[in-house]
Amino acid sequence: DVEVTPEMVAEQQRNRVRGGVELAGIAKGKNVIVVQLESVQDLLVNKKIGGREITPNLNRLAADGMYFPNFYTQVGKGNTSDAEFITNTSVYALGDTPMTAAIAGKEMRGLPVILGEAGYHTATFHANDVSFWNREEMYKSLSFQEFYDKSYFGKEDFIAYGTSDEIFYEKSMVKLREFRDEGRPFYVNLIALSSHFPYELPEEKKKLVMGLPEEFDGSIVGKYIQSVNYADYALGKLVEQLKTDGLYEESVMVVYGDHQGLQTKNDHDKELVRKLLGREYHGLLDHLNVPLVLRVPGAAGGKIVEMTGGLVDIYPTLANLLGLDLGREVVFGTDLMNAKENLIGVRFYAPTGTYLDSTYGFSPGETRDSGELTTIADRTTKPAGQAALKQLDWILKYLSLSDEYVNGLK
Ligand code: GP9
Repeated sequence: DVEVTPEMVAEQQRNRVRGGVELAGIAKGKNVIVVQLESVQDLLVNKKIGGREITPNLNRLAADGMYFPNFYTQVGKGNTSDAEFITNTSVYALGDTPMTAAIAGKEMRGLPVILGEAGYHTATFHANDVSFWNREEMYKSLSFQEFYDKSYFGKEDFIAYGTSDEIFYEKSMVKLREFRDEGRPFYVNLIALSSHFPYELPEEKKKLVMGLPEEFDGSIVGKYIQSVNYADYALGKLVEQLKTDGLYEESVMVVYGDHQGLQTKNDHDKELVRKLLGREYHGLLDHLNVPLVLRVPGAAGGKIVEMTGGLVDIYPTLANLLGLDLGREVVFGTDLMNAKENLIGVRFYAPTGTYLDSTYGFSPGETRDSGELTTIADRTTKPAGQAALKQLDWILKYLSLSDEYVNGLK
């Protein structure tokens, strides 16, 4: 057995936040636009169906920026709101408690705080009522200067829980222009919503989305694809608008999927997924794999960063690009642009002890020694050996340190 001491973990953390070299500070002073896409999994990115791309706009943004194909969700019970929490703090979600509840009434440093201190206008946008998931408390704890919710966006063009992504982005743009005119940089979170389960698009939206081969018609898999295709359509309009307003070259864009969304209700659905992928769907590597795209003005486009990462890594990765010093901040993630190796934990939607490193996904078994390793590159599985169990000890220690930090907040 490997004994992992708190000192070893602290040292590893210091190494992680020391800051990279590649692209360090390249986006200093730029606006930061974070777009969180509801239920969007990576398996639809750069994928065609019936000869048409499912996410043409995200693909185009990736071609103009950096694409992280081995990126994973780490949300717990708080789903979408947990993704917002992890992205803004680089701290793990507790799992069985939504983080909006866990940090209510407490104060927490993270992106809104350090960008606020750097002179940014900070705000977060979501079309549902802010009371959903107790978000109002979380936004206060994270020190967002402003939030815009249903009372700003209204109910026009309603899909799922709020106004359509198209109207959401249009009305968000009104604020972004106002922020720009203040003459200081802004940091915004745009939490999109239209691609929420049960993936029912209103009739008038269906003309905007792709037609599907007949066999997908009416299935939950087909509806999911069309819903994501619509979310991508709206994202494309946002990007166009940012270009028209001159904000595209003045802003770092971060776009990612918050959590899993694909459902298979029967064998027919499973068969459709098999056809889409050309192989079996993997319950860990496909189910938790969400896309991450970063678009940074001045950085070469078309870069594919293979390093494995998770939501917890967004903040340190951004911090390096923005030239922010994290030396005195508590973060549990890694700068993915500069990491030589990474190790992330997943729990709640996978058994505690599940982890991914740059080569393997580990799923715990019944006993400590009976876990399985699946190679990320080719999906081959083998029993875990001593090296894999050492990684398990590391990640369990790391998660408990993260929990200790959250539970100790005031
Ligand atoms: C609603 C939305 C719900 O505001 O965030 O998303 P969920 O957490 O259910 O995915």
